Amino acid sequence: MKIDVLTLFPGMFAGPLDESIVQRARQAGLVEIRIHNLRDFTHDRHKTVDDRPFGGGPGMLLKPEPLFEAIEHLAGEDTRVILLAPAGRTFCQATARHLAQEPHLLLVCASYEGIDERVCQALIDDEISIGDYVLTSGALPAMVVIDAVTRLIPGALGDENSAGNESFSEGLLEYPQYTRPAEYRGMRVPDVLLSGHHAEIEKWRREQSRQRTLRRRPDLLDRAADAVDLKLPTGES
Ligand code: 4GS
Repeated sequence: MKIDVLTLFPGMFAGPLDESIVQRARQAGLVEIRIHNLRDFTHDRHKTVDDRPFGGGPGMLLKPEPLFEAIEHLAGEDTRVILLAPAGRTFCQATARHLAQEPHLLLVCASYEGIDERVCQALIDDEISIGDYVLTSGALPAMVVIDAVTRLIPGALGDENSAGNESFSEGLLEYPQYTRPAEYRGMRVPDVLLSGHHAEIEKWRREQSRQRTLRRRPDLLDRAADAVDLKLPTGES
């Protein structure tokens, strides 16, 4: 998979993409990540990327010309062009799984108060937000998407199973986990986990997941229930 990123802050990307699983996936040739500076697609002496909004209002917008030039230069037939911005659909594991199937992503980072709407109309395939809070740029959201997508590329994780059995994979939160020692500062690991009864352990974990999700993220249970409904053949319950 190829991932191109268009940003005003290329320096922010050094670090997060150079460590751990993402770095290993890059070195293994599973993902090729390239960071581009939007200013390189300007032609004036001051490398102007922004301008004031028509109709007034606070802040500045990314002007259309550098974005059009950059996106048209970087995107091909098989490219999914994604804008990172708070008005997008909220990023989730299902979206990460879909994006991991794509041959080429172009992540466009919004800055300032946003971008000229004509860019969205003409060139953007999807708008993604990473959550309901305001950041200083789309650089961190782009890195979040790259991280979540890269680890889903086959071969990126050492243990092929570990992308399946974790939070959100079945629509539930993870059960509590423990490692040695069995007692630490007076706190004991639940007996069932030391029992060696695999069926009992599975049952305990499922119940813990359910209770935890019910208490902390009831919205996930609703979604999981919807997913189950969709899988039932018509006529059954
Ligand atoms: C997000 C977000 C974001 C909004 C960019 C204010 C600079 C900033 N982008 N998910 N202008 N949350 N973007 O906060 O994607």
